[in-house]
Amino acid sequence: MKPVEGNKSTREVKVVTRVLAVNERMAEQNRRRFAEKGVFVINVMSSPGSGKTTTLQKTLERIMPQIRAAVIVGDVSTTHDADRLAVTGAPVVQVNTDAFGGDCHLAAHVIEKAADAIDLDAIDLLIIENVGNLVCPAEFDIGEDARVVVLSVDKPVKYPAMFRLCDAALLNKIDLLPYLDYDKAQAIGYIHQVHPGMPIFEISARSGEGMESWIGWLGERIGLKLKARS
Ligand SMILES: Nc1nc2c(ncn2[C@@H]2O[C@H](COP(=O)(O)OP(=O)(O)OP(=O)(O)O)[C@@H](O)[C@H]2O)c(=O)[nH]1
Ligand SMILES: [Mg+2]
Repeated sequence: MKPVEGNKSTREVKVVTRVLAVNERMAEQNRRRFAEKGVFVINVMSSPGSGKTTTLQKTLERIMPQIRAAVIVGDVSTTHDADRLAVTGAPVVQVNTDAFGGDCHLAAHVIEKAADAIDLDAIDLLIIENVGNLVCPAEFDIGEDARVVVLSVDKPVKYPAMFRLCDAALLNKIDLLPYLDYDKAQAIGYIHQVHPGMPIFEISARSGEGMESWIGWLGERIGLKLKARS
């Protein structure tokens, strides 16, 4: 029995590798398309409820109309987040993954389709709010220029791939620190253990505290891409 089990598990690993290879090619295609259009793409990830939509709402309020932005938002179901983000005036496309099996992440081919609904000539920045999950989205390149993770507490060491693969971390809900038994220094220590030197922005999407540094970093990254293009 044992050798059979071994073969079976080898076959399963090959399937996963192939899926990821196909995704990788699609992501490169997206990346070329976004580069041709001069659009900076940011992939925002976190576990459910860490504050992605609230942070993006507050970010859009501050950067628009100077930066022309659009959003693709991924959820298993509902248009609740798209409705919240559309209030900012940005064009928003909601992807519901329950239409194709309830995926816990956005894959490159999904972004390709969603981007068809956006006028890429009319924007500088495409924000992608990924499905709330700290595991699967880290595995899938979608053709983005930067990845950001919004976090709380001990997540960095429990889900290291996400923190290793992201370019910056947003430590959100700092307005709650006085009421929580939360060791912020330890959280930051965990992040740097997994990803030495990772920029960490301490923010409250609710009160707006700390948003300037995060938006400064984002603006710099968008500027670098536009400069490289001109
Ligand atoms: N106190 C406080 N609450 C916040 C903050 N940011 C978000 N929240 C609240 O946290 C809850 C979840 O916020 P969302 O922005 O919907 O989180 P999300 O990551 O988009 O959630 P999913 O899309 O479901 O994964 C909401 O009730 C927000 O009002 C913050 O900075 N401080
Ligand atoms: Mg959300």
